[in-house]
Amino acid sequence: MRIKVINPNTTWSMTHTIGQAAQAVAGPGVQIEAVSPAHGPASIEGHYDEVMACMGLMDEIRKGEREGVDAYVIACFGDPGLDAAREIARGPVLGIAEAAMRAASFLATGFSVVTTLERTVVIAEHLVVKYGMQSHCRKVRACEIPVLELENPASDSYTKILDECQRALREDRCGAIVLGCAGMADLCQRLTQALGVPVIDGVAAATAMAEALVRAGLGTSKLGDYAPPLPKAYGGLLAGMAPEAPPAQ
Ligand code: 5HY
Repeated sequence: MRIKVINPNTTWSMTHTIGQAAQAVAGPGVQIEAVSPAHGPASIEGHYDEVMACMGLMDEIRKGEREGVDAYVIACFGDPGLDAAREIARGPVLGIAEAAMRAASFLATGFSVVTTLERTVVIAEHLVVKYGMQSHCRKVRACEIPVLELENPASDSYTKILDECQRALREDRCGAIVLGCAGMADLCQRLTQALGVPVIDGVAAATAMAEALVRAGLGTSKLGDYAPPLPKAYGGLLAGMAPEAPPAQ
């Protein structure tokens, strides 16, 4: 089984962290391929970054389809391009935010999300509504850490994240914490030990869930809005990204 874990930003040190988190939960016979697109933002910290990251993300999914990849993880907490990716993929495509929220809902009656910047809180809040998690998510909190600071060993990111998690457990009536950034994946175990509650890293949750779906013989529906995009011309820089006619059955 091949699972392609895509970090939609172009910071390969974060992609390596993400790949290690996915590999740690992958079962026997599962090949994890962790990649970043060749083009796009170094980090994703808002709506514009998300949109611009999606071109490279779609290209990675298109390449995966040609190579026979069985499932995909979109390793960015905004779940950018998730529905578009599901149109062009045969297998399951999981976003780390959706996977982490659903996993947390199995483990506690309420969870809080701890993410990086205040300006991205609304993105996570929109996903809470999209995924029907309003009765489970107590709050989305930010530590005011730029995403790439997580890659700086000299930063005090861990302490800031731990402090915000402790505030959440004191104030939000939550029983679990969802880490709101793929770049936090390598802090999950340490935070779990320090906090004494389930701390869910979406990379691990999404990888485990994707593997389970493939093992159950399940893939993305191709009826309705997840059917392949309609073939048409694309102009300019995107000419090579035009939807192709589906292979003859
Ligand atoms: C992420 N940004 O997981 C998101 C989440 C965030 O570059 N990887 C990013 O921190 O806003």
